Amino acid sequence: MRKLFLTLALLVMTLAVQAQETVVEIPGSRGQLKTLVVRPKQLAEGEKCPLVVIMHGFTGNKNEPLLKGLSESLLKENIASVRFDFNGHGESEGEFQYMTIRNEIEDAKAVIRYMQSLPWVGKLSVAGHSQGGVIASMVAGELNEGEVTSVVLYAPAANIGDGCRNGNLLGKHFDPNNAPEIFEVWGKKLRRHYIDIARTMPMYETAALFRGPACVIHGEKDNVVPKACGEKYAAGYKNAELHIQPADDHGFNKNRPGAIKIGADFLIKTLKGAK
Ligand code: FER
Repeated sequence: MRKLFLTLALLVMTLAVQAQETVVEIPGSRGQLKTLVVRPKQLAEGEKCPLVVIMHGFTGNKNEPLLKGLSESLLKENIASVRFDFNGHGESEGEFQYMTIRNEIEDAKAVIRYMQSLPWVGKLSVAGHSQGGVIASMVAGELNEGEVTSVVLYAPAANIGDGCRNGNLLGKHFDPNNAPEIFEVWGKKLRRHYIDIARTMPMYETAALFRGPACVIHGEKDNVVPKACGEKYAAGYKNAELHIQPADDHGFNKNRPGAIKIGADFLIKTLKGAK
């Protein structure tokens, strides 16, 4: 027992020593984006480190357990990560009601450009959950070839596009051709602009412009974003693997460690070529 405790204490200390966490403010589409950079401490002079840019979903934030868990698993393999709050979310500037898929894409690109400018950042991959998965996939499709090494999508929410075209967002019904100026979903005010932008976005098509390796992970029992969305993303990619997680829900509450492991292993494989 004592031995186990000592081993655990040593492990925690080692992790604490190895990690360097820095908070930076990056100018985004609607103000400063609060961004947490996690990287291994012992990088040699001139050494490059692979990095994953991790994106949260609608009303989410950078410290959700799925995203934090992914960061931690990557760090153990000396892969850096960055987690940020989109405009109007968490600790970032901007008002939620003015958030759109387009300005979140701009936020993500601003974070990627910032990270690319740091001398220690090497290969870069993106990962995202739900609406953050839509953003990650579209950014990977829009950036230049070679800028993004691989993509991991957790429950990517392309049904937002369908919902905006059909007049149903998370159970809130509206006339898609005459949407209300302001309405509430999940306790947050949204504006018509969000719908008008999302309904015209070619989400799957833009995602499919990315030609590198992609990994899609979806809970079988997700009742916020049906697993058909994950299946359609995977089918559209040139090079994708699809993992349907038995019995799991939108937030991967049944087997979060399993979902994290699939994403982390894929990122480790594609960024480091090992495992
Ligand atoms: C919707 C379906 C899914 C929607 C948002 C989501 C605003 C995103 C959920 C998430 O990011 O967790 O109709 O409408």
